Amino acid sequence: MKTFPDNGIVRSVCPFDCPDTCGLHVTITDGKVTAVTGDPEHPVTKGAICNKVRQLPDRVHHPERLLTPMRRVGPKGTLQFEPISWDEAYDEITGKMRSIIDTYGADAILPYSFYGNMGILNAEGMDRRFFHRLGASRLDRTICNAAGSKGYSYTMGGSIGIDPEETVQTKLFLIWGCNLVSTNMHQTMLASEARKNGARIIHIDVHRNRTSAWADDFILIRPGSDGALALGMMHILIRDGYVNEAFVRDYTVGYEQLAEQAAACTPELAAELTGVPAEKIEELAALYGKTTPSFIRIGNGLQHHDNGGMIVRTISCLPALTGQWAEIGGGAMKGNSWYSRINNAALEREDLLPDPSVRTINMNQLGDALTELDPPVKMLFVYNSNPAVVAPEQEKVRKGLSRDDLYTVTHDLFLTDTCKYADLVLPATSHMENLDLYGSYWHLYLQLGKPILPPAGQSKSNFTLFKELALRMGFEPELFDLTEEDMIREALDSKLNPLIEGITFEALMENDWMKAGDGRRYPITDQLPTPSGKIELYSKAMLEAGLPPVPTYTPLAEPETYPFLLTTGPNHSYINSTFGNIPKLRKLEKGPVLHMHAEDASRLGLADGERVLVRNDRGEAKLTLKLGEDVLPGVLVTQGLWWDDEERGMSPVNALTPQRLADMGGGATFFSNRVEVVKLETI
Ligand SMILES: Nc1nc2c(c(=O)[nH]1)N[C@H]1C(S)=C(S)[C@@H](COP(=O)(O)OP(=O)(O)OC[C@H]3O[C@@H](n4cnc5c(=O)[nH]c(N)nc54)[C@H](O)[C@@H]3O)O[C@H]1N2
Ligand SMILES: Nc1nc2c(c(=O)[nH]1)N[C@H]1C(S)=C(S)[C@@H](COP(=O)(O)OP(=O)(O)OC[C@H]3O[C@@H](n4cnc5c(=O)[nH]c(N)nc54)[C@H](O)[C@@H]3O)O[C@H]1N2
Ligand code: SF4
Ligand SMILES: [Mo]
Repeated sequence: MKTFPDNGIVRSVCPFDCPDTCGLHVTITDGKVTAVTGDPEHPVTKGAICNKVRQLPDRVHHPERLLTPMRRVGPKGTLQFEPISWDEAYDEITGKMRSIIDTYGADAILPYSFYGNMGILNAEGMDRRFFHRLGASRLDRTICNAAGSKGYSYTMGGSIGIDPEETVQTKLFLIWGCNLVSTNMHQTMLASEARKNGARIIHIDVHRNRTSAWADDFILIRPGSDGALALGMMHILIRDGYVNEAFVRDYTVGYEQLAEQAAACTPELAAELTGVPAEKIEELAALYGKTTPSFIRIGNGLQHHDNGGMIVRTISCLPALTGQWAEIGGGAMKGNSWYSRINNAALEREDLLPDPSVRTINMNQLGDALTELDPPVKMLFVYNSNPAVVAPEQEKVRKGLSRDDLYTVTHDLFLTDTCKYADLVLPATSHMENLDLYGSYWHLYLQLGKPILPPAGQSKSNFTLFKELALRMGFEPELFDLTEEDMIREALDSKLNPLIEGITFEALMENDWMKAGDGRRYPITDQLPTPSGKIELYSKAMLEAGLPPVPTYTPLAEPETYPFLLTTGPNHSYINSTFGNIPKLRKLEKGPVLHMHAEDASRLGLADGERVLVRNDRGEAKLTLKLGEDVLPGVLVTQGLWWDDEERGMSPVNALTPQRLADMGGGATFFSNRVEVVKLETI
């Protein structure tokens, strides 16, 4: 039997959906986690961690952790459950699956998952293999970064940016649509180090937030208009001779077409579209033109818009114009998952699909999928995600989840708002109870997380759950009766990615982390996986996909029937909806607020601190006003994905957000909402 330390400090990895993927030190006292701190030896995160994860003892040993499977015994949504055994739970699930497959076909079953746990085995391992073998409907996992990653890939060929460790040498940082201080704190640490050597940090955002306060300069911009700012900058760079002609000639395609497009976007036009004064655009472009090395950190904020793919595509062309990719510490990054990518094909076994043309459902359209799809979804299996809170057009999602003829299984550590609608709730282990492999979408290290606690109660990892379900469905033992170690070995097969050559299970057991590419600098300019092998300022692939082949400004989609444009990003103290049930963190966040420009408020007769109703055709949310000049007039910002709170009235921001898809990758449009705001007492 596995024995766990009763006392001592052990290593772990942070499993949450955050770019930093920190090395952790976990203090265990009498078999309980009593402290979580940073691992000072970690090469990038160097002993620092965020305040959220310092509260992990409260999450892992939370009094409300789910400890047994439970079956619904009252109407959906009423939280009436009775504990059952795993045997009963498995019998019920396999019985339901078999009868649904017999009556409706396997595509009436839909898995719904995201990265509540980023461990590769638990997020995209045994689960994917199980649902492929079952022949279930496929889920297009587009809720986070799909549009931007696609847009960036059209230029660069994949999620390939510079190694963040290089950015200590950077002289100019553009933090663009990224709330770095809250969402990627170790990039902040590296930039602060660079600042000691004279670097300047500029934040470009629709909201003056923690990151703006930390940066040296702040540019407040209209939501969804950043493509025009980037084109305006290109206009100036070309006009004023800042283009690195040798770099452009050797490493890019399509410069002439891009230059033609940029010529049309004068600083005056860019100013009109973005709300950024033309002088400020001139100043920014000149600074960008003059400073080497410069680095653009492209956030997820930009790409949660209707035109998000094109915005990221446009910004990603900027570093090529001034030849930044050739400089250490120069270039851009949207995400870096390309470097440490594992052999997903071997792990997920898409080839097991009985019918490869089985339907695919975009996770951003879960509301429609559960209420309108024909033939209907009859079974929903949710894990690593909380769609009742995080998915757009929440009323539709919850209407779907409330259907009596839908059988819903949820697997989580807690009774989330989604579990309220479940027929069967299954208890999940925390990452401290699992062996798993972790990549990062920011730094370049693969890390092994070892189990340091026994499973809480009867909880099971996603890996164990789907393995046991597969065996009970009678699936091939050679494909499913595997250990975590077996699957990690499959994942580390470097056939498809030579950069992970030499990173083996044994080596990771010994070293805990290893860097993709063996620490050598990857020559971005020489080996790009674009169709031309070069940086594509003009993209034939985009033309073929029905998109403008050169960077182009496109406006947001919703007609201006409602007066305000609302963006609804994550907050500082939670990770999406995770941590929303940790009292200390909830208290720090106080409550969901709505940032509004003071001029708008005085026009509407609204006061600071007042509770207001925000609404549109999709739904409504109650929020507390915070007035000032932190947003432009006509713009609203709220942060955080909050759990239902009956006492204070629910404030589900996703009641307002659309299921409409972005311009690329089937991405989400959480930030492109038109709304109106009314006093609560006047309703
Ligand atoms: N503390 C914390 N950290 C997190 C998370 C969390 O919930 N909390 N979530 C994790 C996840 S899953 C993700 S995807 C990342 C997301 O982290 P980021 O990449 O930072 O993305 P967001 O916070 O969604 O948005 C970034 C910024 O974009 C701004 N923004 C919105 N629209 C526009 C626009 O049109 N133009 C410009 N210039 N700015 C705009 C927002 O005001 C926000 O400040 O963070 C991860 N880390
Ligand atoms: N309005 C608006 N909506 C948004 C966003 C936004 O900015 N604005 N951001 C979007 C983005 S970028 C993202 S990534 C999504 C995130 O959406 P989700 O992926 O749903 O993220 P969480 O809300 O953190 O929910 C993760 C759930 O997984 C559970 N979990 C953790 N570990 C395990 C495990 O090992 N096994 C199982 N079975 N469960 C586990 C957690 O307890 C938690 O309930 O939200 C999106 N929704
Ligand atoms: S949430 Fe992010 S910053 Fe916090 S410990 Fe985890 S990886 Fe590090
Ligand atoms: Mo995300």
